[in-house]
Amino acid sequence: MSTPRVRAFSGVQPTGRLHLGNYLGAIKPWVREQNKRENIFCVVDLHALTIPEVIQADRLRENCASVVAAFLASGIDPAVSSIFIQSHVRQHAELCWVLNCVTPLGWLDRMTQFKSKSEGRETVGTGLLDYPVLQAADILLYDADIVPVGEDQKQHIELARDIAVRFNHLFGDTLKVPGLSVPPTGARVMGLDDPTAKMSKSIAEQRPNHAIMLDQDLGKVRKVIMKAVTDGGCEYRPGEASAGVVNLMGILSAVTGEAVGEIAARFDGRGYGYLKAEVADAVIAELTPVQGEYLRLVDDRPFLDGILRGSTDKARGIAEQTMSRVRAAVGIG
Ligand code: AQP
Repeated sequence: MSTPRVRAFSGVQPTGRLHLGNYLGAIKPWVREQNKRENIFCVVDLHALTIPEVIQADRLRENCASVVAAFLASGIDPAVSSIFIQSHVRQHAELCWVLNCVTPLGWLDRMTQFKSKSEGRETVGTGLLDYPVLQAADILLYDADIVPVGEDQKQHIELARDIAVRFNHLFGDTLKVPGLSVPPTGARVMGLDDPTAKMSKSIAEQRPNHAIMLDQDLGKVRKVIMKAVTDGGCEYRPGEASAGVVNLMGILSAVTGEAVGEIAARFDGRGYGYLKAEVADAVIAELTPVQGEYLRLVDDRPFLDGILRGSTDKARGIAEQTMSRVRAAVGIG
């Protein structure tokens, strides 16, 4: 008898064009692993609504198409991986509400993403606080075995597990408790202009030297990497590496597969300019074919819609089975 395949669920917010952090932290590891398991990849537009300033209706729809095109261009194969838009499967919002009612408030205001994203805002939407509960609903709807996300999302996945355990404790064994999966190279990619902050789409909107965008002009890519913040010195000394240097070596390692220790040994005593030039060459070589495919696909809406249609039906089928169990367990519907 064949063993059932491990099911992986993961999502990306359509809050803007994708960057190198999304690619190296999430999409590249997904592509590498996709043939080993069943994959469900979701463009989480309901999550994107938690960032009101980057969202307008036309732009949100465009961003969704752009994420789907970026998935395909990066090598996500729709023959083995489902790709759909979160709001097209209504059960996400329904399960989120039920889970809200079992999630203690204290679990949410401890989340570091909530703290960093609410910082400095005059008003903070409830959706931002509730973001990890919707994320838990996304994961639990599909009985996911693993959730391959970047290292930055680990705390949210742990919360989703806690919510599932609590729900099962209250209502009987209903939800599958997912495992945690942080891919080995899915390290956090930091901002090139500020290596203490994670590379992020919303910061990239305001600061042109913060991130490398997947569809960025390749000449600009080189310029941004050559300007990356390192430290006051000009050459690498092992044991004294600043956050910026560690970040550049991490990027090089994630792109080429060479271990960070080996990269560090190669650059011992060499100027940062050499490191930056090598990072720029590697990133440009990686992005060149992805960009070509992305530009070919992004405006072909009928093709993208066709890809989404088949996956959405499949996702709805799985999600409805889980929601039926949940409704029966809590007594609604
Ligand atoms: N800097 C990063 N390094 C490594 N992985 C990252 N991811 C995001 N940023 C980095 C991973 O990419 C996947 C999709 O992320 P997302 O867009 O859904 O959410 P996010 O983490 O909120 O991404 P951004 O870029 O920071 O967007 P904004 O600024 O709009 O909130 C996830 O697997 C994530 O781990």
